[in-house]
Parts: sequence; C-alpha cells; structure tokens
Amino acid sequence: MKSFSIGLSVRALALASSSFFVFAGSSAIFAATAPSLASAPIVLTGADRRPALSLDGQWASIIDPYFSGLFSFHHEEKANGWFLNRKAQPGDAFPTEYNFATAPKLKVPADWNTQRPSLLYYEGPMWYERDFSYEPKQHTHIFLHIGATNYRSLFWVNGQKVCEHEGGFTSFNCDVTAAVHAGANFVVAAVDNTRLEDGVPGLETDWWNYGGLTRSVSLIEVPETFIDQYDLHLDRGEGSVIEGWVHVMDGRPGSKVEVEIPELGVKASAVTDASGRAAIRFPVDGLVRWSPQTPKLYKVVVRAGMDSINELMGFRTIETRGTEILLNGKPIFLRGISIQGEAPYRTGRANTVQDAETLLGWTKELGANYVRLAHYPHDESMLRTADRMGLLVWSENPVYWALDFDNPKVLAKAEQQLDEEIETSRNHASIILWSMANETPDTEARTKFIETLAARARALDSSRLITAALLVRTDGHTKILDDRLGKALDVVGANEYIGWYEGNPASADVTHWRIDYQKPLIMSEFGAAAKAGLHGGKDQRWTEEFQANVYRHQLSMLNRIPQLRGMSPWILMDFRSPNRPLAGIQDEFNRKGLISDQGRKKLAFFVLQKAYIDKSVGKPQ
Ligand code: GCB
Repeated sequence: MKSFSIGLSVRALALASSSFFVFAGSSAIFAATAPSLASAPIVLTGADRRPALSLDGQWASIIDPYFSGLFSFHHEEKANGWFLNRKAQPGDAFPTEYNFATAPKLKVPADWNTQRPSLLYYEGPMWYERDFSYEPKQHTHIFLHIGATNYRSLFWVNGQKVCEHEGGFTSFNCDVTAAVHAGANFVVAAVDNTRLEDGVPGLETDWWNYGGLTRSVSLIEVPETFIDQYDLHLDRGEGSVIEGWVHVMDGRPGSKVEVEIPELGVKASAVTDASGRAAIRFPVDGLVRWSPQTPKLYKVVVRAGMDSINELMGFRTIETRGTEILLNGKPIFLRGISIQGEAPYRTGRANTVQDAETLLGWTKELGANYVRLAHYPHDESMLRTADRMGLLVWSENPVYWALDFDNPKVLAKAEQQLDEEIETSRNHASIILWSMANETPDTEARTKFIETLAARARALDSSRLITAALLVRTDGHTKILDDRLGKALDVVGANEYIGWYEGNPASADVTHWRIDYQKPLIMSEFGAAAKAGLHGGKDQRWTEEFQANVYRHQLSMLNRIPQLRGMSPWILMDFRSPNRPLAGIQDEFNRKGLISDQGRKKLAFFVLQKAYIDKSVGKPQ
C-alpha cells in the first residue's frame, strides 16, 4: 500500500510551496511531538455524505491556560503530555496530575464559551478526550473527520499524534489508519482559540471568538484507493453539459471513474491521469436547472473502484455580462441578507440542521433569494439547507479587517483556508460567489495579497464569481468606490453605514454614488442597531423605529444606483460581540439584527420584507 503523503493530495499539490509556512508559522506550540504519525490533514469533498461513526456527544475536558499538558516548566515539549491519557497506577514514582476519566465534560459539537459561565471569555488551550471502540477492516483508510475547530488544534489517537490544523471554520480529515486498533481506542484533542497577530482572521473581529470542537467529529472509513475530491458543474456554454473532474487518491493512472445521475438516465465514465484526476464531460437531456424558484437536486453517484459517494446536487450557471449577474443565462437581482454563524435562541456557534433551517427559514420569510454567509465558511448544514431551499450564497474567506498582509506566513494561512473552503463546498449549487475578504485597507500589500487569493480561487474553481466586501470613500455627499482591489473582482461588494456610523437616516437621501468599476455591485452591508422591544421616535438611536427609518432611506438611495445587482444588509439576527458592551442595550451583542437572538422580529424586518416581496427594490437590469 502506498504511503499516504501530503504530496499526493490535490490541495497539497497546489500548496506544496506554502505548506511549510502554515506549520512553521505555528511557532513552538506546534512543534512535533513524539510518538508521531502525523501527516497534513486532507480535504474530503462530500465527507458528510459518507457513512461515518459519529464521535459527537460528551467529551472529557481540561482547561489548560498555560498549556502545561504539552509543555514542561522550561517550555520544552513533553514526551508524556496529556495526550497519553495516562491513568495513575498504584506505586507510581511520580504523580499524574490530570485524569480525563474524572474531568468535567463538554459537548461536541459546540463552542465551550456558552457551555459554562466560567468559559464565556476563555481564550487559550483546552484538552478534549473521548473513548471509542472500533473494528478496523482490512484494506481501508480511516480518517478522523473534523467539521471545524477554532482556532488551532492538535489530535492524537491512542497517544500517537495524527495531525494538526490551523483555521477555525473549515473541515479537515486526519489519517488515523495506523493509530487505530481493534477494540478500545481514545482520541485526544488540544484546541487553542488564542487570537494571533499572524492569524486569519487576526486580532480584531466583530464576533465572539468561540473556541472548541465547534462542528461534528466522526470517523470515516474509505477503501485503500478512494475518491478524495470531485467537482461537477454545469458548463456555461450552450445546451446542458456537465463538466468537471474526479480525483482518486492512491490509485493507478488509468483507473476507471464513473458518474451517474439515475433520474436523468446518464452514466459517464473516464480514466485517471498521472495525477489521479479523471476529466468528466457529458451532455444531459431534460435537466431541470437549479434556481431559487426550482431548487431541483439530483442524486449523483460518483464511483471509483471499490469507492462510491451518493451526492445530492443541483446544476446551474452563474456569470456576469457587463454590470449584470446572470443565473442560468438570465439577469437576476440578489435580494439578500447577511448572516453570522450564530445559533438562534441558544447563542453560540451555529452547527445543526435545525440552526440552518431556522436562520434560512427566516431568510425565506423575508422574501430573499440570497444570503451572504459572513465572515467565514459556515457549517456544511447551512449549505445543504440553502441548496434545498433555493437560496443563493456568498461564501467568505475569513480575511477580515487588518491582517499582517506583508507576512508570507499569513498569506499561506489564508490560502490554506481558501483551498479548504472551495475544495469542501465546491459542489453546492447554492454558492455563486467566493468572497476573498471583508473591509480590508486599500494598501499595496493588501491588494497584492488578495489578488493572489483571487487568482488562486479562479484556478481552483472557474465556474463561480469572485467578490469581496470593500470600503468606500466619502467626498462631500458622494460615496466613491475606487478601492484598487476592485480590478481583481468579478462582482464588487461595498459596505456602508450611512445613517448609523455617519450622519442620520435622511443623509442617504442626498448621497450620490460613484462606482469606478463597470461591474455588478452588491451592497454587501448597511444597517443600524436596535434593541428588540425598544420603541421611540424615528430619530432616537437604538429604537426599532430608528432602525426601520435607516432601512427606508437606504432602500430609496439604493434604487438610485444603476449598477446595483444585489444587497445583503447587516444583519439577519443579533450576534455576540465583545466590542458591544453598552449595558441595557447591547449587553455584548451586535444589535443590528432584523431579528433578536431570541427570535423576536424588529420593525425593520417588515420594512425589508415588504420591499423584497413587492420587488420595489432592485431591478435585474
Ligand atoms: C462592518 C463589518 C461587520 C460588523 C459591522 C458592524 O462593517 O463588516 O463585521 O459587524 O460592520 O456592525 O459594525
């Protein structure tokens, strides 16, 4: 059996030059531990469609602010760290100062912050441990699949290090084949949500830094030769042609790959090339194109040797023509809303199908056809639900505000997260836009940094549009969008807060816009804060009336921008943010939601709903 090396993975091939920085950049904390079977984690497209042994549930947990479970008093990495899950023995000549068996539990998947009051503000390392029993089969690879863990993490199985990862919002898979054995096993994770100057995102964000194993964890078993990634989408040309590729890991060149759509009666086959990739292209008759009106999903079976995946996919095209956005060849206006990955009602990180159904259900009720999933890749269940409900999606890389744009290590981290985002979610019909960044400063270093990301996203996926949420300048009553990054984008996004951070609601009436790019424009943010239930005059800040007033003036201003092709006001639901301490009003929540964190709709919800349902805002052309 061929060894399972990073050099063979699709992502790793692209990343070969930068992966050094990812791990080298993680400083001493991520130095190698012994014994180690660690290899770089890989992406498995459609991992959630594979049979899996769930490891969700209660995990033992130990808070370790000084990381003494991994480092000695002279800050050397311990060979007998807590990853050994040692049980003290009678007669031991030394004390064992931890015991996972008696440690308090934390739920997985979940952030730790909302599970215990003492953890609300915790930023630092946390240990997790879980026992599981397993019967490995011959000729299989076993992966530990982690939906997401914020921000850095190390994993050990039966005391052997299996992988490490940086980045809080993407899924990854660690090869644990050599570490798992028949019978009783245990997995230990050390998760550290310390914010880093050279992190992505960096030190400042306007959301809560939820730590932990925030998305589902499972074991996935695949044959020795298996499909790791695939990309199937509708060709933009005439007629209905599905094109893409399937990549087979550890297979011989010339291995057969099959793609079948039973409902359409089509089955296509191809063979892999030297890199393990098989190019796919086949015509389909009678295809119902995926759209918000007809979110048709087809069962798609992808096969290679002993391996097969049952996907559920929609097929549509997305492109621009001048200042228009065309969905399936027809101009569309994106009536949207921004959403943070905050769980409705219970707060904390959203990660269940029910969270997705609530958030996207409200979005549908608003009359929207589109969502901006800010400011990082959301849970897979949001994307599956958007596919099913017929909501178009803007998916975002967490390049937020100010990063250390001159630092090549930071670029490598942003590239790694972008790769993981695209390679994991590239088969969702709902996603039409890859957003590279949000509100970054217009400097040369920033522009070069994000242009590199945009080129990379295009190389990985040429079937979608590239965007970013840009800052705008003000000159008297004119708002100017001339950020140099605009050149690298297919669709320009702009954030503005007229009536909230500047001027009053009526300031929008006298505002003119100068957009220096002949490209479609999405107003990716505007809004105002209100505490649900607080009423007063329309000029009284924090009241529902004030917020609704900002929306009214904004909507009529937006209608005066000829190239506006969409909007995603800020934001669907209130979300936790430590930057928002105003007692009695904010109480550490960003209150710009149209709905409170407890599900209470504010007046502005109905203002926007009316505009969306009446289609009184935005025209496709
Ligand atoms: C912004 C940011 C967003 C903030 C929002 C606000 O421009 O993009 O992350 O939460 O403003 O509420 O200030």
